[in-house]
Amino acid sequence: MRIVSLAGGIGGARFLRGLKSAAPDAKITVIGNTGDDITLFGLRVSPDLDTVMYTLGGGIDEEQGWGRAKESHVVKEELAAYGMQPQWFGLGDRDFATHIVRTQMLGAGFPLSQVTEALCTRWQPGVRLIPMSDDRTETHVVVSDSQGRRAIHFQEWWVRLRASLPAEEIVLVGADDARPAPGVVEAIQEADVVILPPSNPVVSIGTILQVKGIREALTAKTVVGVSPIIGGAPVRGMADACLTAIGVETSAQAVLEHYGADLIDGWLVAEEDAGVALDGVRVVARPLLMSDPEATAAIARAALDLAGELT
Ligand code: FO1
Repeated sequence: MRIVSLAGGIGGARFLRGLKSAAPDAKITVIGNTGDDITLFGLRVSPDLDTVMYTLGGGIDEEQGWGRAKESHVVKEELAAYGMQPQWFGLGDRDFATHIVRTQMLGAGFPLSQVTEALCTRWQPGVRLIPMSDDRTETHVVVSDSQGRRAIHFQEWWVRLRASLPAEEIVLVGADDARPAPGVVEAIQEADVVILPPSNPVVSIGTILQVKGIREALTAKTVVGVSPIIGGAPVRGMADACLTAIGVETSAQAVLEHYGADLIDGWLVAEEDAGVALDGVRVVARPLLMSDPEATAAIARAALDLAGELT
């Protein structure tokens, strides 16, 4: 069976681990979000691609959900000793190697999709990981404070400010010119089923859907989504701050309506959200907490079962 999944960071990566164990013989293609990408100290960092690669490849810091296990921060400390900014983004020594390889290959003219393929040769994530686009995109957030109204990088809003300043606008810079990376549309067209993990619907799934041609390709397929909101609150991360920024209520119903029935055919919700309904969408309520690998695999299996009923 050929599965395509759109994924963002921590939640998406953890769900994919469950999907792999729920469908061990499936060929899984992951379309990764690159809106979180940022250049730091001259190095290109792709947080969501790395989180999927490390999580599925066995290198992730499990408790943090991002970055490498057994990490050290000597380079970060040395950079700080030189007064280099920013110091609010925790880049570890092992993680730096990934960004050096990526930056060197990008500098040599390789597209991000080939860089990602090369990095995955080491990590063997067990899925094909393709960035949503080889064209540069970045999510920026418009905020206002004593310095006035300005756009800052998503990572600064997310990591330094912890979303403490309301996001007046969330913009995917570069979206107008970004095209799907090679293989993205073909993978969707050839898929037997498409699964949307409980990633952030605005800055992870939402950004991928803004790349021209991806949403159109998906509407022709059977798509089953897993609600990222349980009982009116996100399980982790700050999906609520992002949803508020785009005027969407933080609920499984509102997120489903935001995605739309033209995109979503099946929607998994938590039992406390069993009342969710939308014409043209099959809604199934079940436990959605990815509390451990078995629970996550069960959610993934339920998504695949629902997709099976719909095709
Ligand atoms: N998240 C944090 O909350 N603090 C950090 O210092 C941080 C550093 C970091 C470094 C590399 C990387 O791949 C991810 C990192 N993240 C950090 C997570 C990242 O900001 C988010 O996971 C995604 O960008 C949002 O999904």
